[in-house]
Amino acid sequence: MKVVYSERHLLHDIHSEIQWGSTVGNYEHAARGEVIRAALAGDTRFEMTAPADHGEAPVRAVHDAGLVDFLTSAWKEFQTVRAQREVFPDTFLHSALRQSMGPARPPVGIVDGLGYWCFETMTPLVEGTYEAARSAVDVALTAADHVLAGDRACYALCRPPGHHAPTSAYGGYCYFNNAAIAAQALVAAGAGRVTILDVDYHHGNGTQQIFYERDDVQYVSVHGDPSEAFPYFTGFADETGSGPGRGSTTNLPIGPGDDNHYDVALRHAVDDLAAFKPSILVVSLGVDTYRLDPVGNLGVSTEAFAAHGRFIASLGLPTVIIQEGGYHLPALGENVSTWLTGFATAG
Ligand code: Q9C
Ligand code: ZN
Repeated sequence: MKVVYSERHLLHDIHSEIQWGSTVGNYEHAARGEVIRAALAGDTRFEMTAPADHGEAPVRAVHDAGLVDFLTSAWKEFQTVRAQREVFPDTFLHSALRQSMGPARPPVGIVDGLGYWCFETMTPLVEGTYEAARSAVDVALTAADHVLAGDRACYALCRPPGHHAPTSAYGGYCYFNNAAIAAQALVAAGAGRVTILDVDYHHGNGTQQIFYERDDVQYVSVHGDPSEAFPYFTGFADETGSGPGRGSTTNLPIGPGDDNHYDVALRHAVDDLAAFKPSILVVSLGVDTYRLDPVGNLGVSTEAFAAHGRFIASLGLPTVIIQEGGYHLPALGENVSTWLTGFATAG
């Protein structure tokens, strides 16, 4: 299986996040990408390849032009306010702030822009964020190209991740929605109906929002119950799509439990996926469902990741596999390589 990787992820060299008022080490740090790369590069079953530049158009096909423009220059502009390595908003455009007053005026500067485009306090901007985030998009699009060209599957080692970024905001360690941009590119290339199966511990609120009213892209997610897990306000079972997209979103929130507990939800996800009859599959692969992950509370074992990969491969669909979360560094590389090897060695 080809692995698409770019060392440009290292430019997104983040150190901190603000959790409930405490500044702590950011879980989504650059070592994640290197640990995964090292686990795959040492294995002859995987072939490391570089991404091709796809330009801005596929990003703008999914995201608001204002968000793209903002992220292009935000860090540099903020340096004129105050020289600072990592930049976070100090005020958010909370939905209640302008209740009964109509929508907010679009931002005019950098500090209002931060609160307008960002939705939480764990996703800093650093000098290389934009370049790394664009590179992650190229990694995802290149993996989609390989599958369009006939590869059964391809793995995109995306960093930063993407599934929390909706059309018009960034957050949840995500800037551009790599999986959604790849799925949209597949549709545009005439690949037919696309399903995005999101197995990250967190609900992919961004991906869900982008395709919520669409009937040509299905979104199916198994994730920690949003009553207690980020992003808290999306991912409940009664969110099933709207308008033409009614019925093409499936949410399966789950609480703590063992491999068997997880497998019940995954089987349900795959049943809904199969009923949609997609021609191609995009997997948002987060391994923060791992039993020792510091961010999640689920109980998935390393051995189970192999079974998950085999199970998804058994669907027989061309598959673009996109890296999302996973934060337990000692097992991160093995968990990803185990999932991919399970997929690659399935019948
Ligand atoms: N105090 C991904 O896995 N932090 N993003 C929640 C709550 C994690 C996770 C901590 C939120 C983002 C791609
Ligand atoms: Zn996650």
